[in-house]
Amino acid sequence: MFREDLESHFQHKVDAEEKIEPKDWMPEEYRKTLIRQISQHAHSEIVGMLPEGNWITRAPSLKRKCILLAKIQDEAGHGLYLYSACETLGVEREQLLNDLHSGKAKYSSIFNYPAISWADMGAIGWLVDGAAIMNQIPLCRTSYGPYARAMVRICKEESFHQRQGYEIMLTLAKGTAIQKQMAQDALNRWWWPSIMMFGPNDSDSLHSAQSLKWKIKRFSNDELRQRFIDMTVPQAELIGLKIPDPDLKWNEERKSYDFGKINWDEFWNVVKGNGPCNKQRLHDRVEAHEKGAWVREAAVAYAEKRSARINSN
Ligand code: FAQ
Repeated sequence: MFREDLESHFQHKVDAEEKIEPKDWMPEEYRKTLIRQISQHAHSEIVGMLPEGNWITRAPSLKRKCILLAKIQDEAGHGLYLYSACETLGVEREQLLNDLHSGKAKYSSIFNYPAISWADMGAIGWLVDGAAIMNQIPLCRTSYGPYARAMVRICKEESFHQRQGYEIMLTLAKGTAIQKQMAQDALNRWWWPSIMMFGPNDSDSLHSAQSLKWKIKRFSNDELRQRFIDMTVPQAELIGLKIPDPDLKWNEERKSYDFGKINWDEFWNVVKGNGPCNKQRLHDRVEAHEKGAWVREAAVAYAEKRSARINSN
């Protein structure tokens, strides 16, 4: 087949909502876009374990500790499904990790903010996982089969994460005045970074138009951001917390909330590596990887020993 025929057959499949599978022909740019997005997503899950990991030893009760531990382990699992999905596109996991550790690869801006109080565990679950689900549920219908299938399970777990975060906020908001203040303070600090998670405005989004055509993305950054705000404002009201945006106002005509200006300078500064915790997160990630070398070596040695035993039988 000629290249034009291959491309038109590919687009036809995408338009017909058929999944593209690893061995199918795909445009090189489609493959590269997927590797970029899926690996950034995987890195986000893994780096995203760090702000919460700091609170495992300081959780206020055994029950809270078990829940937090389970949530963080889920994030590790999400990273692994996503690295595996990415590997089906012909890239090695080692390469992806090298790019993360050298600072070449991006991960979500949100994980470069500090988690300074227990209420931040509530805010991360409620807002960060809430934003993540809003973005990720449509990805269950993304055009690349392995990514779409990985997202189904990830979304089920993220929805539990969002509820556990909201429940922490609810408990604090119903608690003493100081506890309620802790919850409000966490909301004040995490609100705008969560809104930024959806990426630049559509007018400044480099990849959206092509990714929407290929059905890698199903909705634009601004559409998902608006949905998230519309979903979250009533949740804040229900537990008596105030969204830190004086311009937030219900727009009856649009049946949506109008909201204030996003500080894009702050966003790009964080994305470029100059956020409050970028250097620490990268340092901790590299250190965790180096300290885990013996586990990887042991796993490889065991696999070799096992296959040698099977082959000798
Ligand atoms: N942070 O043209 P677009 C989670 C970059 S998982 C950093 O609009 P695109 C779970 C973008 O890469 C959270 N960089 O890009 C959890 C591009 O740069 P490049 C992660 C960002 O790809 C919860 C440039 O800006 N979720 O939270 C960000 O079409 C709690 C231009 O942007 C995913 O990755 C950002 N926020 O749309 C874990 C979901 N936004 O690559 C632990 C999958 C944009 O050209 C605890 N990804 N950039 O150098 C996506 O849906 C998309 O990739 C977007 C960005 C929507 C994030």
